[in-house]
Amino acid sequence: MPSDESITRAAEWLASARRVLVSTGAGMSRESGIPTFRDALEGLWAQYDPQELATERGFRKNPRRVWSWYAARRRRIAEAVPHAGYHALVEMEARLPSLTIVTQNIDGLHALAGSRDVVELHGSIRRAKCLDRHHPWPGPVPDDGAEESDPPPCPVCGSPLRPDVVWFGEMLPEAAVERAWRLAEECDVLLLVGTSGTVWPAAELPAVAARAGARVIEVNPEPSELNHLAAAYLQGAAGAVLPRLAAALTERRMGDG
Ligand code: BV8
Repeated sequence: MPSDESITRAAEWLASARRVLVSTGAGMSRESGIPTFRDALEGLWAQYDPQELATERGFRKNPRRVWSWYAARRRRIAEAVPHAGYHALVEMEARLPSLTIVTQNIDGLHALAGSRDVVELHGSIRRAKCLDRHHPWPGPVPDDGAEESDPPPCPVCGSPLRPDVVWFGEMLPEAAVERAWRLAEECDVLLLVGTSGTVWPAAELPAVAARAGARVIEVNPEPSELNHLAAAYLQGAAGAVLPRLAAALTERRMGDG
């Protein structure tokens, strides 16, 4: 676990930052019971590779299998409760002049916890659209609760429904990319939490921030592939480290009067 000195130093960097960008990956949701991509797929899905399933080709090849995989993930996410690390980020947002979260996660837990400025780089499992024309599905994603089910047809054009997420080989949403890269160029601190730094172009953000003069702080039980960019490495779980960081920031802000 990180020393009190390293937490205090990181809190000082945050307290003196005009703009803070938080970049989160699947590790942020691990303590809320959602497995990371690194974690081996479980049960029915153990035999498949997420990078196969999370593609348009995989969906077209077997819509029922991919739709059911997302339905199973959606059910798990529906039970997930944001852990203390999420609430710590909400507290930091309230105490700092500017804090935005850019997430690779599709589970919506940051917004559920109360974070108000969240950029979803890879879309959301809580939304669906049709495969051929991207007509948005109005309202909650239909789920008949079966272990396996076929994707429902789009009510407008009849093509099968797919999750409104960015699959491998697909472009990221333009507006999200524009905003995320601009925030990375403008931030004074980038707090990197729970990502292995293996999926692009999201993995480029910390380098964009560091090149522009920002300090990168990594929070992860293991050093990620981006750890070399970190000015400080707070080794530990998000649910344990972020609340300590928020508490140190609060003490400091109160100390400033
Ligand atoms: C694209 C949604 C243009 C779906 C996801 C260079 C540039 C551009 C593209 C590429 C490139 N090189 C390769 C590519 C192609 C590809 C890519 O990156 N491939 C990788 C595998 C090499 N990128 C793309 O296809 C992207 N599209 O660039 O379009 C284009 C088009 C065609 C050809 C070329 C370019 C689209 C990528 C988005 C894919 N969609 N998600 C879904 O979820 O089903 S990606 C998905 O996997 C996640 O969203 C996330 O991004 C990624 C998993 O990474 P992490 O979040 O980091 O999680 P991971 O499990 O890896 O690690 C967990 C971490 O948590 C670990 O470090 C662990 O130590 C830590 N941890 C564990 N417990 C805790 C913890 N941390 C804190 N607390 C804890 N308790």
